[in-house]
Amino acid sequence: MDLSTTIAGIRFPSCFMNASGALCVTKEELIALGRSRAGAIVTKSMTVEARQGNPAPRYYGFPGGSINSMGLPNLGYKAYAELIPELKRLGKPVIASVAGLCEDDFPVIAQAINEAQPDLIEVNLSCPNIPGKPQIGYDAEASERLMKRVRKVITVPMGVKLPPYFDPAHHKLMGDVIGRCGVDFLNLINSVGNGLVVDPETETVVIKPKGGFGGLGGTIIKPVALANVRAFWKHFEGRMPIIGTGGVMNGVDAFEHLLCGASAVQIGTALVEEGVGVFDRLEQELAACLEKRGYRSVSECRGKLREL
Ligand code: RRO
Repeated sequence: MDLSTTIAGIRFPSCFMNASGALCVTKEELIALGRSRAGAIVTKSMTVEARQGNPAPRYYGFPGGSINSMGLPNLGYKAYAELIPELKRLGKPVIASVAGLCEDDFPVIAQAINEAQPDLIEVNLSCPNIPGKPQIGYDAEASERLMKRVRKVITVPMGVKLPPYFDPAHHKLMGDVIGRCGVDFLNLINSVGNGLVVDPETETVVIKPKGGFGGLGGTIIKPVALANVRAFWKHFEGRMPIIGTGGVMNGVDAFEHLLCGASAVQIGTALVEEGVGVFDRLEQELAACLEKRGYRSVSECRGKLREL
């Protein structure tokens, strides 16, 4: 079974990789991803300065999913720029995730990280967890300004990680914006922002930052993720490579993302809960699923969702 895939001309040995944020902050974590069955190494979203992030507890897993408010803990872009050559030697593509605390940070980081030549750069327009900072992806004008600025300094394939949208009008608005900005691939979706999980036993919230509000991941967000993959796949008539992220806990979940139009899938909650061994399991499960259904590769089933 061929589980390899290609995004913006870059070949990935497997269509499974970590979602930015999941076990990818430190050098040790990134090297462990390189040595695992993951098809790529995706870095934590980086800021100008190193950050400790929000106070703990800041991640909570529950049967249907997870909630997090990490607050962008990362080593700062200079540390990742230095690490990238070493990570590239592990034999799979490196995706650098670029963030920022204000608009002007993004081009500074993008330019420096581009010089380190990761295989691709993902621009995170959708962190929901910085107190007082709204998600850029919910402001179409700010998103367009920012994408055009970073595009000017990025020479490798450039993608954007978007928040979920919940109305076709917003898919169209953002699709049109993205079409004007030279974007090479999309990553859909970031966590569903500002959910609230309650523990009725203790009568408390389950994470400390922002009064318990945080980004939702895992099984509960899968239909939202699939809808966004499908909506943007259709908007771009199948010509925009899409990484599907959200609710992939098993091989069948991954298959659903591929049917909707994803070329690869990223793993957040399941990776945090299970560790890098999750990639072995997901490969076996997706291979069995495709085999049973008569598909020989990821590319054969991509976008093949049937409507009634
Ligand atoms: O660090 C985080 O709190 C975080 C980020 Br930057 C993001 O993009 N998505 C998320 O769920 N958490």
